[in-house]
Order: sequence, then C-alpha cells, then structure tokens
Amino acid sequence: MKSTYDSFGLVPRPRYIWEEGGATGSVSQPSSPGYLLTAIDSDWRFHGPDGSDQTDDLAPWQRDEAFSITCDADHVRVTARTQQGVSHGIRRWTAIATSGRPIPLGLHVMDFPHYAWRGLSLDIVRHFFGAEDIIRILTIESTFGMNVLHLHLSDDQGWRIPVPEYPELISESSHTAVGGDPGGHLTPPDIAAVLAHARSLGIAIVPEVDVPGHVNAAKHAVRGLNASGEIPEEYTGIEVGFSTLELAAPETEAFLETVAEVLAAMSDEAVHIGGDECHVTPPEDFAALVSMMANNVRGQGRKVVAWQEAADYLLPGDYAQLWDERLDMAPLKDAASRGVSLIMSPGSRVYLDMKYSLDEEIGLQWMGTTELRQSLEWDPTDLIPGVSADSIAGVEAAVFTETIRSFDDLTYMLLPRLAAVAEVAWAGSGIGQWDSFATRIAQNATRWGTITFHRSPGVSWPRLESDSCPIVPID
Ligand code: TNX
Repeated sequence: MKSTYDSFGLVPRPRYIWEEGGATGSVSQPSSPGYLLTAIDSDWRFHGPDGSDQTDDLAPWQRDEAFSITCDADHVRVTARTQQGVSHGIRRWTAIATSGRPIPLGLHVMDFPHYAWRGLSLDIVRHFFGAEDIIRILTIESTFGMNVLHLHLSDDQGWRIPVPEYPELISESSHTAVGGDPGGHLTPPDIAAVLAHARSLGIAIVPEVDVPGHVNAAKHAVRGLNASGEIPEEYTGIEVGFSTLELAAPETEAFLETVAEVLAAMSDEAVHIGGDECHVTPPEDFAALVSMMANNVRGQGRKVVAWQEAADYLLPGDYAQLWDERLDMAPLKDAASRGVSLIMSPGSRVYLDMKYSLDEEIGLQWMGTTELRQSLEWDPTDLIPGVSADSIAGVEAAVFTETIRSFDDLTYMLLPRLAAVAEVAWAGSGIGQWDSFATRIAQNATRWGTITFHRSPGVSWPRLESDSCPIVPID
C-alpha cells in the first residue's frame, strides 16, 4: 500500500487501497449518513487494482469475509458476499471517514483477512474482569478486525463461571485472586451480555476451563476431585504446574462431563480444554484426562482447542495452540500432519503480559521483554519449520493477569501491541511493515479517547492532554 494512505491510520493494513484514475477532488461529507450504501451480493467477485479477478485464489471463508469500498462524489459503496464482509467494510470505511484526512474521489479498498482465527485470550482468573470490562475488550478487538475472544475461566487461583451441579465452585472458589485481591465470577446474565455483544461484533467466544492442571480452585471446592480426600488450601500465588486432576478421584469423570456441557452452552464453535503445564500429572493420567475432556467437547458438537502440550491427543478438526516456542515443536508438526489446525501464540511476540521493558512495573518476563515492534515483525509460517501454511488457522494474542489488577493496567498492556498482533493475523505477516505501522498506529491512537495505553518508542504518539500544559523548567 502506498505510504500516502498511512495517514488514514488503518490498522490492520488493507490488502489493496488505491485511487481509480480520472476522478479528481475529494469526498466532501464522508460521514454524512446518506453517503454510505451497502450491498450483499453472493456473486460479487474480488478484483485487484489491475482488474484481475482473484476470487478463485481465495479460500471459501475468505470470500465470505472479503469486501470492497468504492467512493464517488455521491456515494461510498461497501459490497461483499455476506453480512460479515459488509461489516468489515463498514468498519474500514468508518475509520477512513473519521481520519480527518481528505478522501480522494475514486478511492478503492479491496480487502480480506489472511487468517481465519484472529484472537485474543484473556485471563479473568488471576485477576477478575467482569462483563463490562470484557465487553469493552470485545469492542477494542473488533476495531482491529479480530474475531475470537478466548476466555480463561478457571485456574489455581479461582473459578469464574457457575456450574449448577457444583455450586461450591462459586461459593468456595470464586472469591479468590492473585495476591489476596478480590475475585468474582460471571453470573448467567453477565455471560448472556458478553455473548450478545460478541455476536453483534462477529466475535466468537471460546471459553476455557483448563484441565488437567491449573485446578487447585476446583479441587479446593469439590471434595470428590481429591483421590486422597484431602482438600487443598486456596491458592493466591503465581506459581504454575503444581495441581492436577486425578483419574482415580471419584468425581473427576462426572465433573469433566458437566463442565463440557456448561462450556458448550457459552461457546459458538469451539471450547478450549487447556492441557498446559501439567508438571505433576502422570503421563497416563494426562493422556486419559485430555482425551476424555476432548471427547466430551466433541460430543457437545464443539471443536476442541488445547495448548501445545496436549497436541498428541488431538484429532483432525481440532486446534492445537502454540504458546512456548522453546518447547519441542515435533508434536505440533505431527498434529498438523494429521489434520489438526494450529493457532500461533508465540510467547515472545504475542504474550501481552510480558513487560515492555525491564523498568516497567507491570508484567512478567519469562519470555523476556516485548516492545511493539517485536509484536509486529514476525510471520506465523516461520515458527515451525516444515509445517504447511495451510495448517495454520491463525494467530491469538494472550494476556495473563497475574500482575494486571485494573482495567487501566489491562489496556496499558494490550495497547498498542494488540494492534500489531491483529495486523499479523489479518495481513499474514508484519515483516517489513514497521515504518508504515508506526505512522498508522499514531493516527489510529487519536481515536482511543481516554483509554490508557503504552507509548512505545519509535512512534510519534498524539499529544497527551497533560502535554498541553507543560511544566516549564526553571533554570
Ligand atoms: C504461561 S500460557 C501459562 C499461564 C501463565 C502465563 C503467564 C500457558 C499455556 N500457560 O499459566 O499465566 O504463562 O504469562
């Protein structure tokens, strides 16, 4: 894309944006309501700037998400094969129309996403974030063209959703969070509100109850999950890997069946079963428990997603999620060759709970530090040598909340990095895009209002309100 269009602040960048020759002048009232026309046309075809018909090069799902925007003096037309495509087009047009830049007559945008899965994983356990916060996060995701919110709903430190058969999960284990901070849980109306908002934005909710590890809160609440009968204390630290479900405990099987039903009821397509960091689970138990939970989810008609450690037990049609690129990649490669799709969440790029730099207070650093540029300049196809690009379903950012205690903390960690990850997911790669992205993100940020974000170096961020009242140094 020509750099003159960077001033529109489009993030992610569109595949094609150009001006059709002939027309001169600019759109006079781009935001006027009568100017926008939309059309859903199931026979619509995707053309490049040179007029070439590229429709047959697109996957069927890409044709559904593709759209065009064309402007003339009287109208802007957004055309797509589906409502989803039209929604993408309207969002893009709104960004252009509100950029404050002159919009040339004859402007064309033709665009579609590279990856089908463009997600964010949000941990509402280590610190609790309720329905209102989740809804605000969904809105932020949608402005960047993302379409999945994966909710991490259980861990050692707490349990966040009601399971009618086990009311003790809420009464015994929802009030806790890291460091003794207040916990909380989503009520059925909260869940309904989140699902409705997600649906209105075209974002799929992928709920996760992490098993067989990360289960201290469940075992603290549900007596029958403990084979020895001994109930573990509540846990508010940030260690991982010390708890496990047990095949031998009387309630384990029934618990997994019930939880799968509850998760299926709050999911659109896929349920995440966890499977990470099971440092104290015997390998036979791990295989049996992961397979059991995966079967329960499939039995509910939902797709299975699991972290990479569980890849060996996944079947064609399931998803395996890479998160730690230091681990052996062979199981993911094997899984992909069996027809398992991959979701790429490399810790060094997309773990948005990593510190920006060592002098930051918020954040962890098990993968080092991650500045904006690092979240942008990577390509998901480079992560596992020998894996076919077709096996990669997409990209998911993650934000774990051990050190994130408020909504301001959360947006500070997400922004601007989430925008960079969204660009990789939408456009396929961020390599070579830094200069353009730095211009676009600065312009994009003028629309973020009062939201808290990190001013990554190398970007000319809009001035802060407080900047306009500088403290004049006295010599
Ligand atoms: C790794 S992501 C974890 C989480 C932690 C996170 C902190 C994953 C599969 N496991 O349990 O919260 O690191 O960044």
